[in-house]
Amino acid sequence: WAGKRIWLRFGAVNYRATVWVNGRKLTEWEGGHLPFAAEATSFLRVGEENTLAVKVNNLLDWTTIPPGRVVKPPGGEKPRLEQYFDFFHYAGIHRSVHLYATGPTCLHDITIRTRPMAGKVLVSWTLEHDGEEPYRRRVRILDHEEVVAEVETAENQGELAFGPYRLWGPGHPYLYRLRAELLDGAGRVLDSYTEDFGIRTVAVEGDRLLLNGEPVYLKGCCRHEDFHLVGRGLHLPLIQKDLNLLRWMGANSFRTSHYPYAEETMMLADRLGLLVIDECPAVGLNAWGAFPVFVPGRVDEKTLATHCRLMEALYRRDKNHPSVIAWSVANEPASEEEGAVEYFTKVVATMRSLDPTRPVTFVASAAAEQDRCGHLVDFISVNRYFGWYTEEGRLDLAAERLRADLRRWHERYGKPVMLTEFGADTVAGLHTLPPQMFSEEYQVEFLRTYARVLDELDFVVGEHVWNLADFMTNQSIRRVVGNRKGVFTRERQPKMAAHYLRERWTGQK
Ligand code: GCB
Repeated sequence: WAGKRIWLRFGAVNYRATVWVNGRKLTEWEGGHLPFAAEATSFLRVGEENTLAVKVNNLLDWTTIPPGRVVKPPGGEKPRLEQYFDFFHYAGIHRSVHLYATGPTCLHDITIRTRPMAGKVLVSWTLEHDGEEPYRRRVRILDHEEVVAEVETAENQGELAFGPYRLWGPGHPYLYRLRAELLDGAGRVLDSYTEDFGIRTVAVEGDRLLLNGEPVYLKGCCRHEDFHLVGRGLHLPLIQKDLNLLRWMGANSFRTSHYPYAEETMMLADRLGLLVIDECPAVGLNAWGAFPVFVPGRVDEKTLATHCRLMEALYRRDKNHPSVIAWSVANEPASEEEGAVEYFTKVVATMRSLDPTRPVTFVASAAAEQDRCGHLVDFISVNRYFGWYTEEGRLDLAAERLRADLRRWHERYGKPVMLTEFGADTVAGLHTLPPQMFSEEYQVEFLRTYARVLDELDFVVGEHVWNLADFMTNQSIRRVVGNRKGVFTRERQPKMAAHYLRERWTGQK
């Protein structure tokens, strides 16, 4: 470590973090699910014991993403945190903390974009570095160990071409690697980094979502980072297990509801060929309207700035993953409000200026005729619970409502529609005949009813069941120890619905 630059990197701290090293403040960060790093060289005493202290604060207010507020009840009761989302608000250091060393000149960032053409692919790359100006950069593309393209240049960006090449996609998750090196005048390597990438295109055309030019239908579940033993703490076997369960059911995709997942999840999705709608942590915007983030004529600039900053952090972290096929800029914002248009015009424009290569969406809960923001996005995403929160127990009515509702979205915007959530709370082991709410039979009938409607509508481009597994929430009369809409239990054992989905998605019994 001696003579090197030493850095500290936190994978995620929920929600605010202040970091001290040996009693001196090193850095602070706001945003619960994204990484941050700082150089600690001058704070550390190499070869001695050092003290690292982290203060974590999970209070939310109207300028945080997600928003929330501390309510002080009259009469001296303890203040409590009011949250506008349906998952447990775990506080703490949720992901790994790394201490690492670099030379004085080091790479900070690599951006890789691919443009597949007939017979060859163009790979454009950009490097960011820190410290002294290196003499040259060497960039190589590796297919396993074989170098398929290489350049040495004084520039921080360039383009490499090679061919033939293999496309990335579900069922063929072929990855290449880009190795970037900073060189000094004598050709010595000052720093190097190797990043995986895949070659694929994604586009929206008419009523279709296209992957590598072919229509793709998204099948899968939303998840939560949640497990009975570790809460939201990073648990690598759980990530492997969850993505395996998705694949076992024949799923090809998931959404990172309702916040960015651990980087390891994204890496595994690349390797397994799963498609990801990558969601930023903006859940419940304007939910209860007590302190609205947007009202006609006034948008809360501080919230908007936090929102855009976190989307940029998400983009920077996840931009090179071929698995990421779309950005979701929010879950269930009050998109029917007039102020939402100004707010989301800015949010979507920010996302597009960062990344012109991927479709952008937000996940709606409003009725099609009341929504004001669908024109801003590339495809429509909607969450629906007919037959659960409304039309309770009436799956015949639920089917009618769903059909009419999805058609209205399509008629109104003429864009592909994705059903991003639908599901029914189900207590594992509870059986009823005829199927009644909360029973395993009802969950299967609910999913089957939705599936029939979706299969009729050719503008629907995907279905994500809510949820892969049961997860913890705040206590409420609507929750039977957490949200039970999982098709697996919180311990990851299947309910009947998991077998039903496997049958639907793989055609296997
Ligand atoms: C939703 C939310 C999700 C909830 C789900 C439910 O629309 O997006 O966070 O957990 O409904 O089960 O109520």
